[in-house]
Amino acid sequence: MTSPNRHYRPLSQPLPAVDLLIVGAGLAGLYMLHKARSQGLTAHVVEAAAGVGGTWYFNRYPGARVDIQSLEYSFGFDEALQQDWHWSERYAGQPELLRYANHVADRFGLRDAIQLETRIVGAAFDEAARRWVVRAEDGQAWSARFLVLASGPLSTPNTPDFPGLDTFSGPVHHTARWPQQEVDFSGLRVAVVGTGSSAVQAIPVIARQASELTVFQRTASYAVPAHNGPLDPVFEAGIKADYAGFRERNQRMMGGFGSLMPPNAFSAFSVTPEQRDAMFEARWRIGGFGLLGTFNDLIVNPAANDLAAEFVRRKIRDTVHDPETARTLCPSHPIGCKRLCVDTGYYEAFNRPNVHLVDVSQQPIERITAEGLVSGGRLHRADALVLATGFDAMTGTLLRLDLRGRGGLRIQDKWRAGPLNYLGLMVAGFPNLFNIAGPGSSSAFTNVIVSIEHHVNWIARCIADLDASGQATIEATEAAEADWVAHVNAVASRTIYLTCNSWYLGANIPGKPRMFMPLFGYPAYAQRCAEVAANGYAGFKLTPA
Ligand code: N01
Repeated sequence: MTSPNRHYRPLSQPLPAVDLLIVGAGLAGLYMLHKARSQGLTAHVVEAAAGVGGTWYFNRYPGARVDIQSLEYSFGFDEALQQDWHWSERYAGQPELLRYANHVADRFGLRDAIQLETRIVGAAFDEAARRWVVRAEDGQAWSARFLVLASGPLSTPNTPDFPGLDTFSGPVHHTARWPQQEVDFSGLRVAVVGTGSSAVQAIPVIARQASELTVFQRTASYAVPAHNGPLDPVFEAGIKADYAGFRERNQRMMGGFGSLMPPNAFSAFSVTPEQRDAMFEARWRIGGFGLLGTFNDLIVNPAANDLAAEFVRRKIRDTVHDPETARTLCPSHPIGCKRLCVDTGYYEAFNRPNVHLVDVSQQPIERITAEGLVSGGRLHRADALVLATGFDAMTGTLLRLDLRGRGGLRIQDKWRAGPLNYLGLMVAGFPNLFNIAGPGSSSAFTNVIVSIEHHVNWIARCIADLDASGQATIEATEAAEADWVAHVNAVASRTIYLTCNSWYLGANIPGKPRMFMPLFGYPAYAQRCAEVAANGYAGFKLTPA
């Protein structure tokens, strides 16, 4: 252990100064660092973990893998990188994704500017100096002209406040803070709480190892098969023959990916029931998110949505042998309203004799004892506990920082009723502070690497434009911010996204203000950001140097 004040220096001494202080060495922080340096800026990355990779550093639970095809879920900013890198599977697993992040760090010589095992706890804008003073938990501090939060929209785990959790006698692992060393569940009775994307991936793997696996489900999930497997070399060569064209086509997709199976441009009601089922079936066989693009009204028309939902419910009933278990696994909310899961043998896992499903929708987990979990007055014994309970998404990480803008304005006060910002990128009252892939942007609905590249490129261009025109600061206006938040909500209100309790709405965290945070539709969003920049940063206030 290092002394907490090992790096403390009196404020009379000048702080290390950089153009950009970047919080987080995940894929966003890595690319932001590379981009800043390639523009001749100085940058320093501070990362709490002991390695780079962000999401793929922390989420190493059994079965963790990307659910967007690897040839899409990868950087497109460097042609040599995308040609050289070879993915072994259609959907890469966490170890390979972590190797990729490390490869990017090495390939672009980034490590010398990345400081690991250092947690940023706060930052304050010094109005006289027009710089951010950024502080780490151990007392270190930096002065930066720009502060870039690359800390990830899904980075602060949600651990429910179960009474007695600390009395449980066995190991407790959160999927988003999985131990570095392998966890062996052989011969153990394992309890998994949660049935979101993380659980859907982990459950089939844990089921094969544990003696008994009990799954505690509060809300059933829709999962479509991944049909993962080794990457077909012919397919890979085809993409690599025109990788730039492939990226370009994906830019025009609603989520910044999916051009391999583009959405159909007609309604679910424009075909016969037989044709409809055949079309759902064809996409189901290919696997992945493409199911939601079978028709163009699945996300905007509840009746059309229910046709897709019923198709998946039928699949669940066909797959799961025990009718009561199948019934419990069938979701009732609109499909896609909570993020769709992509699975490998999730529903099939419930046919194993050692896997049990406990519905806690009506009888919540009351408490945890040394021996297990109590729901409906009944003790479910367990030797190990897995919390697949998700994240305080989009705002959780920022709101745990002591972030102070102009006049000491605290982000906690500013965002008391929910996150306010403009273009998802900047907050009024917090000049020169950029947020990557956060609320108010389309990140949560996209291939997040596309969103990361888009944000980093926008920020880098913005800084270049400020420098070229002799501006010291850029800051969103409150009017632009209010319009933007209204826009994000107006877009959501034309969809099914407001009709269930999702992390998009903050509904998974008790007491969190209910506000729809992501923006649906990447191409229109990217176009709007480009127009704002081209129009002299309309909606922003610039201050001359
Ligand atoms: O978290 P989640 P996640 N009692 O919030 C349940 C991305 N991701 O880590 O739905 C009982 O989806 C909760 O129940 P409910 C992806 O964007 C991507 O799985 O709130 N249960 C839910 O079932 C994803 O959407 C990948 O009623 C409780 C579960 O815990 C996001 O990360 C893989 C509870 C949490 O599900 C989050 O996914 C993994 C309580 N008190 C994640 N509190 C891939 O790319 C919570 N739950 C593949």
